[in-house]
Amino acid sequence: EGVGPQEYTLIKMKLRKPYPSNLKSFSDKPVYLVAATLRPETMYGQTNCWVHPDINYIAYTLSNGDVYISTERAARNMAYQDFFKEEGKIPIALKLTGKDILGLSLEAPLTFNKVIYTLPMLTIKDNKGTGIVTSVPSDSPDDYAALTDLKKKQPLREKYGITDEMVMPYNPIPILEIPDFGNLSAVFLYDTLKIQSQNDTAKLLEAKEMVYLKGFYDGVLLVGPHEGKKIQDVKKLIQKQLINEGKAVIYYE
Ligand code: A2H
Repeated sequence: EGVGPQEYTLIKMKLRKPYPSNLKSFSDKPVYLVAATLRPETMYGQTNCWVHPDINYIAYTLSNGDVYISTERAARNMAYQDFFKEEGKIPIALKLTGKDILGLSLEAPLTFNKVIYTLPMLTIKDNKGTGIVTSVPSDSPDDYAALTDLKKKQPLREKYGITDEMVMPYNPIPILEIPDFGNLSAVFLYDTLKIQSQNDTAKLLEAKEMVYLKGFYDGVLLVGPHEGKKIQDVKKLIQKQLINEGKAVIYYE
């Protein structure tokens, strides 16, 4: 870990109506699962949202009336970043576990998929970000490995009540080109390093390191208004655009 706080972009993934019965009490309010990312420029390629089935989450109300869902730890950090009416005080509305929010139908910014679902990822840490992760399997080896696990393993889908429609139609989308790795870098590295599952920690770490720096310095966007531009030149622009449109917020920890 570096010195000083890390800045994340929180991507607001909007719960679609009708809300499920355990979230019905919010039916007059916009509810968002919020995912911490370092890669806002990859949001064109979102295919699903990850939650950990056994982590605890909370739903809480922001000063603007929005409802967010994340870990309590993330909300505690937000309490000192002007998210709530009263500084330091989290307006908790509901306690949840990951299992309670699996299979939700969401709308996420920029992605080509109109609807995406919350799916289980067993390697999510409860002490980083919001405990909710947005999935970009074209460019994140962790995301591609976890999505491939769900596609390959019917019992895994069944265990968590995930239907085939929530998983099978979703494939990595080519959104950026990295020299030598092609336009689906995570898939290329998964195959090249012969990664077996989301628990293949050492190889996934290697893949992540390979893709991150090279993607930042040599990656070129293939889609959207900044098509053809280098990632390092558009990362901040895309982050700003998302924030201006109310689809993301900045969060530090
Ligand atoms: B990244 P860092 Cl395309 N547990 O977003 C596990 N992973 C988490 C997490 C948690 N609690 N919170 C955030 N993350 C993931 C996009 C992405 C990410 C791409 C490529 C690489 C990548 C789409 N998923 O991360 O330890 C989130 O996934 C590579 C590390 O602060 C977030 O950015 O560096 C990143 O890890 C933050 O991890």
